[in-house]
Amino acid sequence: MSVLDRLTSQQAIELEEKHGAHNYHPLPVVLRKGEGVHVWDLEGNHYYDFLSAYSAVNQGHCHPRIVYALTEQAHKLTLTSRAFHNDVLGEYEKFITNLFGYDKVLPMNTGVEGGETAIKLCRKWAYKVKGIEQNKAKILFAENNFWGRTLAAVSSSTDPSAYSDYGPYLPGFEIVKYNDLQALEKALEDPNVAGFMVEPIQGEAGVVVPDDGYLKKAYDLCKSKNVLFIADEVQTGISRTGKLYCCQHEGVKPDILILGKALSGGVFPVSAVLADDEIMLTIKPGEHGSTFGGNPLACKVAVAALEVAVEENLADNAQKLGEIFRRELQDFAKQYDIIRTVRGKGLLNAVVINDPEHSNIAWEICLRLRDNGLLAKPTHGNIIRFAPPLVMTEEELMECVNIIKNTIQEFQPKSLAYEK
Ligand code: IF1
Repeated sequence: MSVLDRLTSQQAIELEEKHGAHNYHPLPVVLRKGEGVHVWDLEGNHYYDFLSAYSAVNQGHCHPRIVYALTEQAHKLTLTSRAFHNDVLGEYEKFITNLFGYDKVLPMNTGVEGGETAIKLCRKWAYKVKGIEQNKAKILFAENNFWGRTLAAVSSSTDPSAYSDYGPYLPGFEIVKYNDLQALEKALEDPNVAGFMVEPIQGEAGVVVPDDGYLKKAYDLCKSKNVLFIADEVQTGISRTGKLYCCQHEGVKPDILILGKALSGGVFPVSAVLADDEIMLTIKPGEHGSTFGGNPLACKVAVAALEVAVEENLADNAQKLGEIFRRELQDFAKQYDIIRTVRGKGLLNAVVINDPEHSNIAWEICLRLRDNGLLAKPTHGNIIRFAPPLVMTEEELMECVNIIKNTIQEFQPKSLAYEK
């Protein structure tokens, strides 16, 4: 029996503390098994997963069809690099470009590599097609954006915890207020602006949903100035918000679409950047890539993950269950003012906790949710994100809604409770 079989949760946490970098502050729970919407810790305690690895496990933990795709391919060929062709990449590229309606895809691995690739494509297009002077191209980002941890990503960040002590920063990035069309219109007056990269819903910022129509109007403003509209759908894509990707809610087809996370169902790092030829072919052979980008394992896994999302109607389920979730929690919030607001789209939702004393109530609530069999985690102090796998049933959702209500109720200051 291996040492891992005898490990307790406390021992596992101590090993990480002693031997691992301290670049995270996880909720104190040690998971060893996942299946669908369920996860179990080392002591065999069961939890409903309401984070889905930040929307990477939309298809549910260890989806059998995706795991089979991984294991079957793993016995054949795992990696060739792009020095040679492989027999899976072309099929995958045809599948994903047809599904999303683009001429071409550039396969990468992590979401942030997708963002980096989109920025490089935008700059190439700026110089080769739009005709902006070399090294003068600017890309606009929304305030409170989050698209990863690389130096380019933190160079566009407005969050000091993301960028502090990582300078000097990449130039050519400008910030506009999110959900503010006037701010965008003003920034677009600069003829050197080549692109606007934006999340259709800001995930890390706390599931910030823009006004209806914002994405379409932002897209139209960009088109009026020959500026690329780049949608970061790493977290909102793959059925999470009730459509195959979130921009579809407003009929927007981004010039560059970035996918990641659930593109693999959480089984393998897979990301993809989709664009039409005018943009995609500005990058010539040898001008961009990665060792693992487009590897056979990733391609097989991504096809299976997308087939599951489409064939199991995960977007419709997310739409239906998300409406139930928000209705239930918004009704509950009317009785308990510990909840400031409930917001989201599909099964990407958040509950904003009233915490005027900044006493980290949200963290305490998440610890109690864990004790009550549900895993969620706060973002930015008082915002709890609730994003279960999209394979959840209505019955399971209602069980979880009751766990959430009963748990939050424990934290409602008695003096403030009031009738409807
Ligand atoms: C961590 C946050 C979420 C993303 C969007 C690109 C990326 C992400 C919209 C980069 C990644 C992850 C990063 C992960 C936790 C998680 C996260 F809390 F960090 F901010 F989801 F909100 N675009 N988000 O959300 O994708 O390179 O990570 O594959 O850093 O702990 P990646």
